Formats: sequence, structure tokens, C-alpha cells
Amino acid sequence: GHFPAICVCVFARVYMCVFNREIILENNLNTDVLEELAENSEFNESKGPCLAFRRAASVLKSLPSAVHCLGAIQGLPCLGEHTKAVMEEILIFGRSFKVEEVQSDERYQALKLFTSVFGVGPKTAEKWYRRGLRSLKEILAEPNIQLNRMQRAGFLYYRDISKAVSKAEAKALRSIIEETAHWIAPDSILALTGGFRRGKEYGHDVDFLLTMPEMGKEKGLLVRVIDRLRDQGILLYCEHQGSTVDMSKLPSRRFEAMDHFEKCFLILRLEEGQMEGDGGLQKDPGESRGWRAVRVDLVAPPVDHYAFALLGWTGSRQFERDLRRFARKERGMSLDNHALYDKTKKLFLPATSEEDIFAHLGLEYVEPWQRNA
Ligand code: 8DG
Ligand code: MN
Ligand code: MN
Repeated sequence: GHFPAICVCVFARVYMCVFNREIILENNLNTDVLEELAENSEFNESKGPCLAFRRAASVLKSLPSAVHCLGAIQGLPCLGEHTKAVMEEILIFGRSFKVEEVQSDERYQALKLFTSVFGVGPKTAEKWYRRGLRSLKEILAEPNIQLNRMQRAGFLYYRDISKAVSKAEAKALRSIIEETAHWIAPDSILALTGGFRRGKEYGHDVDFLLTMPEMGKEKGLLVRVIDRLRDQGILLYCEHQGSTVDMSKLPSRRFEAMDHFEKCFLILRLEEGQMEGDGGLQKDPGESRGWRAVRVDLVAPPVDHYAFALLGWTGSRQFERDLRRFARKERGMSLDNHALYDKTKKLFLPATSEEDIFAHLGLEYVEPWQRNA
């Protein structure tokens, strides 16, 4: 596929995914720092700078080699003044004073800590900070704070779920959920999505799509899977959201970041014995109680939306953002987790695979492992 020159600047990320077949992640130092600045902007509700830092981090990630001099970033798209200033500091002094200022900021530290709890968003974190709270202990000790069910689970399993999930653990969970789903419906289809589908070694959770080969047959399946997991004694927490997909509202419906598929946000109990290949591993005897808690997202789209759901839930968030922006600005199309709509032709473009969607967008197929923007 050919790419119009105009896209190259604005949509550096998609462009680089398509052409830079060998992405080497050597710029981690720089991109981690930029992600922190993005997070800080997010806490300050500065949407523009937040997106700017995220986009800059994404561009640096896509470079085929590490940045060793300022010249290497000259002419790169999406790098703003603030980003360039930070890069300059790092290249000259080996550290960035602007970043260190953010890192040592009391408010930033507190909000980062609070939002690391499952169920706590920036708004709640801000509220707690304003009340003078600074640590998780202080929050738990404060009698006037009402935690919701999700936050209570977040605190209860904080140690476990803030620990990275390994590929082996993701694989073990896949087997458990697949076996459960097949026990209920032998032809059900379970697919790994999220970071692990992109080939990541570690994740903060494990994401799956669950569907049936026949449209409509997926109804009720997810609830039965949840019930079965509960019966097996491995369901530690479940937040279930029913489907709110209303296709009759299309195409007037606005395209959104969140989708309307039936889904559940879970915390599951994973037994150590269920993991393959950890037999020879040394364990900290103090830590070992034989199991850990893991965050799992399970989404159940109807099969006719499956390709869009798979593309949307595979991520990364930045890749999805860039792809949607590309569709909108360069193709006059709206893309979300449910559908692709051509605004000029005023019609929906059907797809049964991710390949179909990239083809509709006039893009070469981008493999999941190339979507780590
Ligand atoms: P990790 O932090 O889990 O290792 O990375 P990830 O797997 O890429 O992140 P994620 O937070 O699990 O999200 C995976 C993808 O799912 C991401 O591209 C965003 C997408 N996603 C939706 N809807 C929703 C939603 O309602 N909540 C969340 N958390 N993610 C969603 O499309
Ligand atoms: Mn994930
Ligand atoms: Mn997730």
C-alpha cells in the first residue's frame, strides 16, 4: 500500500508502524520520562500537553535506534518545544531538571499512588489529596472515607494486582477461562487481546474477548462463565456491565472511546500449581501462600462486531488514538470498537477480520506486535 506524503507528518505513528518493520525499543529512558510528564499533565487536567507528551513518547518508541544527539530528533514529527527541551537536558546533563521537579512534587506523588489502586480515578485521588491525605494507610485509617466495592477490592488485593502479570500467568488464565467457556458452550471462542496479544512480556492485567460463531448466541454466556468461575472458587471480584449496544441508533450515534459491549472487570485467584514451567523457580518462602490475585478483563461482543472489538481491545491506547485520528482526518471515516463508518459515502464498512479494517483504511496490515505505540 502507498501512503500519501501528507500523512507522514501528522500520523507519524501509523506511518512508522507500517514502514518501520523492525521497531527496537531502545528509547525507554526517554519515553518513560515523557509518559511521566504526560501523567502529570493529566493530573493537572491539561489535556493538550498530556496528548503532546504521549504522542512524542510514541514517536521516540518507534525510532529504530536510541537517540544519542539532538540532531537525531531534528525533523521528527510530533515533538513539541517542551519535549525537545527535556531531551536536550537529558542529552547534555544526563538528567532532566523539569522531570525531577515533577517527580518530587508532593501532589504528583500522591495522585500517582492513589490512582494505582484499582477503582480509583484522578477525580477521587484529587479529592483525597485535597483532604490532606498522602498515603494509602492514611486513606484506610480515615473514617469519613466511603470506598465503593471496586475500591475496597482494589485495596484488599493491592499488593498482588500492583505486581506485574507474566506471560506464563496470562497463559495459565487463558487455559482456565477457555476450559470454563468450553464447558458451557463447546464452540465458544476465547481470544487473548491487550498487551499480551501485542507480545508484551508483562502486563497490568490480562484482556480477553469471548464470543460465539453464531450471532446472538453470545447472550447470557458471559454471566454463565462468571457463575462457573465463582463456583470454582476463583472469582475474587466481579464488576459486570450488561450490553448497551443499540445499533438502531446508528449511524447518528456518536463514536466514542468506550464501547457498549457486555463485559466484566474481574480479579481472579490464580494457583501457583496451575502455572506451567515454574517448577524450578526459587520462591521467597515468606511470600508464598500458593496463589496470587490477577486483574482480568473479559469482553463479549457479538460476532458481527468481533473484528472491531479485537482491533480496539488489542491497543495500545496510543495506537488506537492515532488510528482513529488517521481514519477521521485522512479518510473521512469514523472508527471505534463497534464499527467503521464512511462519512462521505454514508455507509458502514463491514469487516470480519482486522485485515479487512486496515484495507478499508487504505493501510497495510499492522501486526499486533507492531502496535506498541
Ligand atoms: P497493560 O497495562 O494491561 O499491560 O496494557 P494494555 O493491555 O495495553 O492496557 P489495557 O488497559 O488492559 O487496555 C487494553 C486495550 O483495551 C486498550 O487499547 C484500551 C482498550 N479498551 C477499550 N475499552 C476499554 C475500557 O472500557 N477499559 C479499559 N481499561 N480498556 C479499554 O477499548
Ligand atoms: Mn491489559
Ligand atoms: Mn485491560
